[in-house]
Amino acid sequence: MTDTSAVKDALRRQHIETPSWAYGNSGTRFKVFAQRGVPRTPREKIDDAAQVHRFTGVAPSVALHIPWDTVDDYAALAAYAKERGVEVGAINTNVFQDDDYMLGSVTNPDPAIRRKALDHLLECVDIMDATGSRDLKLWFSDGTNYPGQDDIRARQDRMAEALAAVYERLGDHQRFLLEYKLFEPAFYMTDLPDWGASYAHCLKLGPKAQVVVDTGHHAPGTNIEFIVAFLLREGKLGGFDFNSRFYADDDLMVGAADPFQLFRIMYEVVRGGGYDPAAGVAFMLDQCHNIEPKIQGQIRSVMNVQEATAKALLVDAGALRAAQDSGDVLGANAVFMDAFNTDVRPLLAELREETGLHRDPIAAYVASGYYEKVVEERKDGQAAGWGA
Ligand code: LRH
Ligand code: MN
Ligand code: MN
Repeated sequence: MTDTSAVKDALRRQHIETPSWAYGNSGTRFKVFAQRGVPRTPREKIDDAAQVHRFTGVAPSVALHIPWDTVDDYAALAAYAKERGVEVGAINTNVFQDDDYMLGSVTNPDPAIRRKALDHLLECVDIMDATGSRDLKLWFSDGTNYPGQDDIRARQDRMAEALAAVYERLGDHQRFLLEYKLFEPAFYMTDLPDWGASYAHCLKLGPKAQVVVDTGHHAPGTNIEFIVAFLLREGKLGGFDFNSRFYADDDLMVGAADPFQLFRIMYEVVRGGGYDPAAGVAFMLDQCHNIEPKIQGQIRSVMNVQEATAKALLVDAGALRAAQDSGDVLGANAVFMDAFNTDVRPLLAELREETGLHRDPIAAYVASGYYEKVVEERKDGQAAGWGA
């Protein structure tokens, strides 16, 4: 039997970070469908993120992406977020949207371009100093499209050199989270294609270098929960970029494509001690809402993570261990599936009510009239978009 009050306590402490870019317009390379009421400034993105926290109670921080969220005064932006009831979370770097980066950023064969990319990464650490952020998220689109295009090994040397320079610059309470991705935009070879490559670079640098698992960045069929278990065991799991995918890096709502996979991942997090705040695992969303309403999409995503976490916490650890130890294959699987098949929605509704929230965050958000209000207020001016 699992103690439900302990499960509720654990769920009350949950912290899921939403990304500023989820609130802006986004699309595919074929079309960006502009939505009404979309934020025009970083402050307005923070306003929207604060709504997600207001109705779910478990999304108290928002990640920024630089230069999409460029402002003159980052300390003032962080103070503004606090006034709205949220904090600025991870600072995401962007060395993938400048013409200079056509052949790569930190692994570019041209030293001047490598320097420019590194300067951006270091500037993002300055921003962290101003916002009080703990995490710098590094993702590189670097790679090649054609065999022989550049020297794979030399590019690894350049990557190592840049990462070491960023590592050096980190303050005592700062760390970087190194993201990997199998492919796209590079189609032949990516400089950090998988967790092994990220892990090896992080291991060499030390404890302030951690791996981040973006759930949409693997080959189909990859056992992501194994990666999670492995990294946690090694003390190298820095966090997640949650989203879900049917085909490639779809960036759909987490838990939409494969709720069972999300449950299996959250089970390994719980099993490996990653749910304990001391483990330092950051639970972040990295999504785009191309055709659905954005704030509601974020609320739904937060709820999907909450549901998977509740189920993971409900796994009867004692019964599972007993079945595993006695070689009871089907018994162990049944214990696991019992938790996954539990309808945790009533438990979460009750938990919300106990914390003074509405049982149904989406209904409460819709009834609040926030959407109509911002559609009116944000009629004029340029809406922020993925890349703006
Ligand atoms: C790359 C990625 C990375 C970027 C974000 C916008 O695919 O996952 O985290 O910063 O998308
Ligand atoms: Mn990501
Ligand atoms: Mn991605």
